[in-house]
Amino acid sequence: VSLEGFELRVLHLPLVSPFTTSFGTETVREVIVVRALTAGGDGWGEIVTGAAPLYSSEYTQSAWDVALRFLVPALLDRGTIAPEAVAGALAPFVGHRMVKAGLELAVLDAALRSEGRALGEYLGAVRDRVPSGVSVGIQRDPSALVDAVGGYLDEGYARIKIKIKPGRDIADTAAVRDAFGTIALQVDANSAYTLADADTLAELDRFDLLLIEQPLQEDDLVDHAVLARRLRTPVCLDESIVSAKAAADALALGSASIINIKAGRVGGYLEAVAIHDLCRDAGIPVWCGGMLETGIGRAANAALSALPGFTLPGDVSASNRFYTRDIVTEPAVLEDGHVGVPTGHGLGVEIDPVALDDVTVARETLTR
Ligand code: OSB
Ligand code: MG
Repeated sequence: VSLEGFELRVLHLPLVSPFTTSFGTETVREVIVVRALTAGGDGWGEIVTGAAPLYSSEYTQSAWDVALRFLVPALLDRGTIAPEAVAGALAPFVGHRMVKAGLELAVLDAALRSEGRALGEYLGAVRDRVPSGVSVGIQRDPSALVDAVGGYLDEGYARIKIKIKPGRDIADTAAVRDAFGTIALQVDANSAYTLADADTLAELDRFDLLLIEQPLQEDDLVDHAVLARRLRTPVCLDESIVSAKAAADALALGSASIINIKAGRVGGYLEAVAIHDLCRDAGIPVWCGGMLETGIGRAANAALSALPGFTLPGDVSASNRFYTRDIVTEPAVLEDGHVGVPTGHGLGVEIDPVALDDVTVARETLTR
């Protein structure tokens, strides 16, 4: 595409209910949306950083600064660039993968819209809808958790993930298992434990969970391998998998038997496909994680989840699980436990300009 500029916006999207993980509680989703301005039309992307560096070292203001100071100027210097060349153009800058992913997606969307191609088809989707899982935050107590999970099951979600942390693990999981029997259930610790907690984590073995996600720290690949040998529950990595190289290392070490793929965390949808491909070759199941995406990232996640190696339901829930009003005109909906893969050009969703303006709290445009 022929680049003319990039517009970045910080959005504040109110959540329908507070979302609590082992690292904190959010009531408003602060997120950055990217608009690539090209000679052939606009493209949209999303930078999935949060307001504070709690899930990863990236956060809104670091993303905003590095994008405007370094990454956007590097792309604009190229003038014309193919989506497949974005990662290489940004590779000299260390880290900041969520920013790179958002910029790449905006360029990719612009390119696909101008070519009249759908993102799903471009990435290699083999399904027109994907089973939808839901990530349920830590609640006031186990009985409130059972109420929340019951509501999502009534809506038809195909898989439940509950967030856990030390002191809110065994009893919470037991309450959900006791209340709902053999539902597809998994837990996510978001790095809240250490190897010293192995005995507690082994107690989860009796609940027949699909997996335990990221029990230990981001850089604890060796400790995860030690823990994985102690547990019957499959260990899945999220935070640790920052690239295809990290995924290959984790598999070589035996740190995980399942991988959560998030395009933002790994630097883009093309790197996400590379991880999918290497896991598929290794016989490792993958699923698509979520970062409370707006309709932009949610559409792209549905497309990614439709690749053949995504054999477990992802955190690709309906837009109304988090938001009362999305910034796209066709927000993802839950139908028969599934979310549809958009078929329109590019992301296959259109921006609602009024809704977007209403949630915009900062805006900056750089042009060539
Ligand atoms: O660990 O998967 C995670 C949200 C923010 C940061 C990290 C995580 C999550 C979720 C929500 O679990 C997934 C979703 O978007 O539905
Ligand atoms: Mg996770």
